[in-house]
Order: sequence, then structure tokens, then C-alpha cells
Amino acid sequence: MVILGAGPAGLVLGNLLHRGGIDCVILERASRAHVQTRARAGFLAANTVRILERHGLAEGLHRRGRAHGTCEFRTEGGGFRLDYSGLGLGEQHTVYPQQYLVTDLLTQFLDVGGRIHFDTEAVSVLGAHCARPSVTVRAPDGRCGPWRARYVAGCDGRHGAARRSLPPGAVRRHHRDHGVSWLGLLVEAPPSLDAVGYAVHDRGFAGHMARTPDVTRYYLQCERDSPADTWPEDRIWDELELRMHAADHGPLHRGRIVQRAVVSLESDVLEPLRHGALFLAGDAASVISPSAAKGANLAVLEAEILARALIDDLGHGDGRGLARYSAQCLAHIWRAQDFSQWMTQLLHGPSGSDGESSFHNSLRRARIESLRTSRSQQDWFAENYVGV
Ligand code: RFL
Repeated sequence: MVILGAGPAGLVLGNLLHRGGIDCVILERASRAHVQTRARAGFLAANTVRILERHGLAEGLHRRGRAHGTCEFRTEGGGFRLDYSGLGLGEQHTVYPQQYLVTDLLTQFLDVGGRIHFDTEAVSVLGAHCARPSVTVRAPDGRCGPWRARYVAGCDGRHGAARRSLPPGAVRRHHRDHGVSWLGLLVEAPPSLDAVGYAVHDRGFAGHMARTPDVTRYYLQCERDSPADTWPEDRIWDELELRMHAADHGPLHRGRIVQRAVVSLESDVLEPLRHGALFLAGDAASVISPSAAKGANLAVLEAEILARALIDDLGHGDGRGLARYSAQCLAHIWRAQDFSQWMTQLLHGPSGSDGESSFHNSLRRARIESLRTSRSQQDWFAENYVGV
């Protein structure tokens, strides 16, 4: 079994397969240092935590992760908080930076004798319908050669070799460009509020999410394709404070901006998630806009479903789980996409004619008001916000 990619999907899959007695190897294009320091997600759903606990992979997040159950919406009309851990299914997030989770999963995989090759790039997957497909691999010395396996798991993200190797027409790609970009910032400063902050403003969305006691993520909606480094630091802080209505709620904790990148909000889903012996999981299967923080959580869920199915097939000759894999995951993916799309529309003004914009903006205000006042809407929000 060959797994492409050592992100959350590939590492959960590798750990579960190895513990299930399945011979597997992970091929990772980047260096170990790079994957262990790549800061991205931070909000783990309750179900993600349960999956990691079930397989003995949650020790690090129990030690260093922090329970989180409140979000705060700020608008020109004021603000309100939702204690979502007391609503819906009564679940909460665990705040645990993705690079910590990846480091834990990697350490645990290596500790039990798992095999992983860093600086080793999968170039293509060939013969997915043959008995033993092959992965063309570029080794650290630049030489290319084939690796053969019974199955290949494409956990190598949206730009990986698994997606590239799908022949035209093999899968359908459903795609949506939300027409919105965020300037994503990682700041060396404590969180400015004890909640996720979502600020809706005529100048665009601004967001606040804790990562650790000393590091906070902020987002600023920005022009599509505007280079991240054209924003002077003072302008970033002024804009964040303006959009987050700091004059009414108190100033933000400023600090050194240690990472900045422009992220375009796009979503896509490949269907089916299987092409012969090649299975897709995580961002390789589906990209989801970060507005509802679902991507890493879907990756972990899909990895567990795939691991079970592969163990049944390779260990016990029962291929029913593999036959169901795509449909089972797609049901979760579409539900997450639906909520994420709802969040994206809630947080951003539309592009388009004035009439369309004013119509959409009024709908947005009505939605926020429902969320503030309607208990059933709050329960629906809470269940979908923490769930995958
Ligand atoms: P990853 O993490 O991208 O890992 C894929 C790995 O594959 C390697 N790779 C290859 N290896 C070998 N050969 C090749 N040809 C290869 N091509 C690529 C890469 O080096 C990499 O190590 O995918 P995975 O495992 O599917 O995990 C997905 C998550 O990383 C992603 O969905 C989340 O980070 C999305 N996301 C968030 N998700 C959440 O659940 N909660 C959040 O709070 C959250 N915040 C975010 C996010 C994503 C963000 N960005 C950068 C888009 C915040 C941001 C800013």
C-alpha cells in the first residue's frame, strides 16, 4: 500500500493501517521540518478528537489542546456571542494547531516502525485498473523510478499527483469559486478575545481565531489576487480594528506578523473518490472554503473510513467497505460543503450589481438576526459548526 502525502489524511491513514497490520509506506514531497512547521488549521471538531482517541493518537492534543465553545459576531448594529458548546449537540472544538497534530501523528507513526520517505515526490500514478498499479517517484537524488502496490491512497492535497493522474472523464469535478479572497495572517500575540470573532463590515469580512496562548490567526477579506506583501503592517492593524469594530469592543492585541498569505475561497468535490486502485482522501478528494474550518476534520474522518475499508479488504478479503468508500465520504463532504457555503455567504458581501448587492446584504442582515434571536437556528448552527 502506498500513501501519497504526509498531511493529516496521509498520517492518520498510515497510523491506522500500520496498527492494523497492513504493510504501507508514505511518500512525502517536502522535508520533515517543512511538514512539521506548516501552520494551517487549528480547530478540531469533536468527532475528529473521538477518532484520534479511538486509535490512541490523541495524547498530544489532550495535553496541549484547549477546549473552545464560543464565537462572537460583530456587526455595525452591535455584537453577540453564541456559546455553541451549550447548543445543538453540546459539542465543542479543540484548538490545536495543525502543525502540532502533524508532528504528533508523524512521531507516533515512526515510533511504531512506520515507513516514510521525505523529499520524495510522487510524479504520477499509472495503471490504476491493473492488479498492481505503479507510482512514479522522484527520489531525493532526482532519479525517478516506479513503486508498485496493490492500492494507492492519494492524500497529497489539491495540487498533488493523485488528482493529476486521473484520466479525463474518470471523475467529475464539482467546483465553486466564491469570488472572495482572504489575507490570512499569523500573529505573535495573544488572542484578543476568548472567542472566534467574525466581523461583518461594509469594507469586508475580518476574522479572529486563537491558535495558542501566544499566537493568533486573523483574516481580512481583500481584493482577489492582491499580493500579500503590499499591505503595510499599520494598514493591516488599522483595517482589522476598523472591521472588528474595536472602537466599540476594545483594541486588538498587536504583535509581529509572522506569516501572511492570500487565500482564494474555492470549493470543489471530485466524484467518485475512487479510480480503480487509487483512492482519494482529504484535500485531494475535496477542497472546502476555510470559512467553517472543516478541511482538516474531513481529512481525518475520510482517513479513518478508508483505513477500515482497506484493513477489511487486505486483511480479511472483504471489499465491501472499499466499494462503499466514495459514497460514504461524499455524504459527509456535501453536508460540510453546504454549511461552509452558508457561512461564506453569511460573512461576505456579494460582488455584482448594486441592486443585487443591496438585496444580498439585506438577506445577510436577516440571517445574522435569526442567528442572534432564534434558538432553533442557533442549535442548527452549533450542530453544523462543530460537526463533521
Ligand atoms: P495537506 O495537509 O495539504 O497534506 C498533503 C501533503 O501531501 C504532500 N504532497 C506530496 N507528496 C508526495 N508527492 C506529491 N506529488 C505531493 N504533493 C503534495 C504535501 O507536501 C503535504 O504534506 O492535505 P490533507 O492531509 O488532505 O489535509 C487537509 C488540510 O491540511 C486542510 O484541509 C486544512 O488545513 C484546511 N484548513 C482548515 N481546516 C480545518 O479543519 N480547520 C481550520 O481551522 C482550517 N484552517 C485551513 C485553515 C486551510 C488554510 N489554507 C492554507 C488554505 C486555514 C488556512 C489558512
